Amino acid sequence: MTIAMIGTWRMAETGITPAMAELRAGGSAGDALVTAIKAVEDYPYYQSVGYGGLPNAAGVVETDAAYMDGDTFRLGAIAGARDIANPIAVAQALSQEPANNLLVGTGATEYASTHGFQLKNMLTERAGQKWEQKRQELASKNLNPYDGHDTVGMVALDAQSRMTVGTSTSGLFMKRTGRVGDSPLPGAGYYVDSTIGGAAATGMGEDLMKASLSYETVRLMGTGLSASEALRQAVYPFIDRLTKIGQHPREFSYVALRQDGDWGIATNVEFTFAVAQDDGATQIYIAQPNG
Ligand code: SD4
Repeated sequence: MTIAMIGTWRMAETGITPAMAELRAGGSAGDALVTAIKAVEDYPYYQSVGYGGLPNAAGVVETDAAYMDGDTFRLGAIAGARDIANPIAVAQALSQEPANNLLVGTGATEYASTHGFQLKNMLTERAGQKWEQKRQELASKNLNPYDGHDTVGMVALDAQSRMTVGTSTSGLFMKRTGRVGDSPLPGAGYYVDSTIGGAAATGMGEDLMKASLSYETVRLMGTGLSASEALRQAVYPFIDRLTKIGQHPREFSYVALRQDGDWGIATNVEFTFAVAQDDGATQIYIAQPNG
């Protein structure tokens, strides 16, 4: 039996290492995924996820997150949510609800507070200072405001061949209040089917949500393709298509993990990611753009 996790960006390592210990001790893919993403959300120096995430144009941290169970297809997500200490934990709880699985804004915060989840102001002093600096720069120069964003997206496989996927992000730095990216959107930001595998995205949500490439990757893995080949066939033709029609694709990066432990990535920018399998240490890889 293989156990494995893959996650986007170097920050994923912070969560994957303790979560793999849980999986080795017989823990479930669901619990391990939440352990892993919570660790990233809690770390104040990751600027694009959870506590310490960079704020929106109004100076407020708004988070998007999702959780999906590949055995049941139950999924939960929050979007544009304020003051939720661990967005992934709330997304997991929402996946257990019979309805109301994706909550936005005040609805997400209200659910978190009435279901015993910790609320906190997610803006750190450091992130507030970056916001102030950026605000001044934007006022004096004609800059693209949206230059800071990353999502932690992870796929987990446990010893019972159960699989889960999750995402968590504070989205684009200086985004408009209420702006939502791909990370809470099933099919685009993430997808998992325990009989096949899972995939998750990071990059520019406005582009990533133009196609359901996480779903498409899982579907292609289900035809017998390796994770790398499925990603190659799902992701790069779409980027080419956007280029051909003059849509100037921005950042697209994906991770995928199959139910047999085979994994892969696709990216059109330099992309760092973390992978751990069985008894091995968490490995960090840097991939060059290929799209
Ligand atoms: C978003 N996809 O909100 C996220 C941000 C991200 O690398 O992943 N950036 O658009």
